[in-house]
Amino acid sequence: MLHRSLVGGEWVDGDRRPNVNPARPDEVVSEYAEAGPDTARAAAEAAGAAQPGWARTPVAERMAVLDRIGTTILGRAEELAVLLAREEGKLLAEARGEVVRAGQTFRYYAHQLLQPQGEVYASTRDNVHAEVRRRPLGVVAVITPWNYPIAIPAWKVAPALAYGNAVVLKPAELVPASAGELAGIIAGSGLPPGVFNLVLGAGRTAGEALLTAPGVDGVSFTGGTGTGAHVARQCLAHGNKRFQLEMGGKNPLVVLDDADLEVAVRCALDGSFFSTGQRCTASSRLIVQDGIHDRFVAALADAARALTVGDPLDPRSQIGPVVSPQQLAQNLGYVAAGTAEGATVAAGGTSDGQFMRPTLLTGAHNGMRVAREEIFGPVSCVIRVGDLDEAIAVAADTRYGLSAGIVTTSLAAAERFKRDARAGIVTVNLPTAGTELHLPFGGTGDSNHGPREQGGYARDFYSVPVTCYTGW
Ligand code: TXE
Repeated sequence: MLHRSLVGGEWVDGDRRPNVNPARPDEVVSEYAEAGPDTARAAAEAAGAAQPGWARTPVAERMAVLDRIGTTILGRAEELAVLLAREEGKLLAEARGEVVRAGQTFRYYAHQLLQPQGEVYASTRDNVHAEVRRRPLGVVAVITPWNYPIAIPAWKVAPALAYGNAVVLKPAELVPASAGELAGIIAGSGLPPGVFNLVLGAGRTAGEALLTAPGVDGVSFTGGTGTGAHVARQCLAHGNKRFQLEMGGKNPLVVLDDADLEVAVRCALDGSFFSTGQRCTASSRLIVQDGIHDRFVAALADAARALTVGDPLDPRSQIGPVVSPQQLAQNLGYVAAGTAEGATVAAGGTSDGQFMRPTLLTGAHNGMRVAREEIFGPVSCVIRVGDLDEAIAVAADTRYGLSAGIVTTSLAAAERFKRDARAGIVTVNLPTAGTELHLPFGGTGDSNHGPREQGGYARDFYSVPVTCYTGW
């Protein structure tokens, strides 16, 4: 299987690169033709040429295209899920959920086009009509990470197309096959050539060319916080492009003394380790009150040790491999840093090939690197606190602010947490993530910059308000 870039409706060749299975590093899942900066610039130009025609395409036709894309994804869900599991290492069940979500996202935005698209105001002047209309942003570069290879492209590309923009998608280097298949589906949907383009290239070459291309009006990015800061600087320096950044997290899960222990362990286990901890919403700081601390740690360590780590296609597996040798080295480096700073390994801490055991570090505090920096692996640390006030303060003591959770049976504590937690997503007695596609997604602090993604909120990034006054 070979995937190529798509520019102005043409598939573009390049140097062949292998795409390997993280569960079996000697198995080549597919090949891709690597694109360089010239292909990226050509894609931006093709998008610029196609965008005005797409923006003027009647809503019914735009809806039909988006609906066809979503329906095709759903019809091919099993095949796409197996491919995703093989290239990224996600469990097949999780991959299925992700693909279905991607299909539903396209269908959701097809129907969003029937929602009100502007506002009418009373003018303070006689015989004047005042309204706010929306026009498309223009050409949008979509730069995505490897951890949700089809869902994140979908939740950016679908609203971008719906609101009349043209798109250049630059997926992460580790997951060209999911993006390549998505591009094939979009290309076969009846969308005019050039409205959607794909660039399979490296961030520092092809991605960089999109940040500096004069024809790109906006960049929607998800990835590491350092890369996001670079994207922001380049966007400002090269034509004052609009940008939207979804970045890292160091998400707290607070467990109070009154929590149901079983619920607390389930939330911590899922939030810390599922998806191999490779998600920006992972619960990587478990902030636990004194009275329940020892029982919680013992139960969670037992549960972590009982998890089956294995091949994503084996239905017995509960955790898949780490995505790459570099990511594994980073994870193990953090375990070493944690113990050097005084934390104790209560479970895991080791790996077998690219399979890392779910790792629980106890005796941590917010001064440690493992409690401050995003690890992006199956590693979580426990911080002991005395009461709810301290828990809220420790939870907020981070540069990030994506998701925050609490496990408690106290309504008052839950309400306080919802009010005071500094995060864009708050969960009560539920594991982190679990975001729903019609609700906004995003954070505060170094987790996010710009308008929220998903749901009706996505329109704020992909369209520009135009205030119109009409005299009569
Ligand atoms: O992310 P990058 P990577 C974190 C996580 C992980 C680390 C590195 O800690 O270990 O980031 O992962 C593109 N101009 N997260 O390397 O580098 C790149 O090609 C334009 C957290 O995958 O941020 C890819 O498409 N584009 C995160 C995308 O940016 C550039 C999810 C993300 O890559 C570029 C993933 C450049 N100069 C990783 N450099 C989360 N929290 O969701 C890179 N890219």
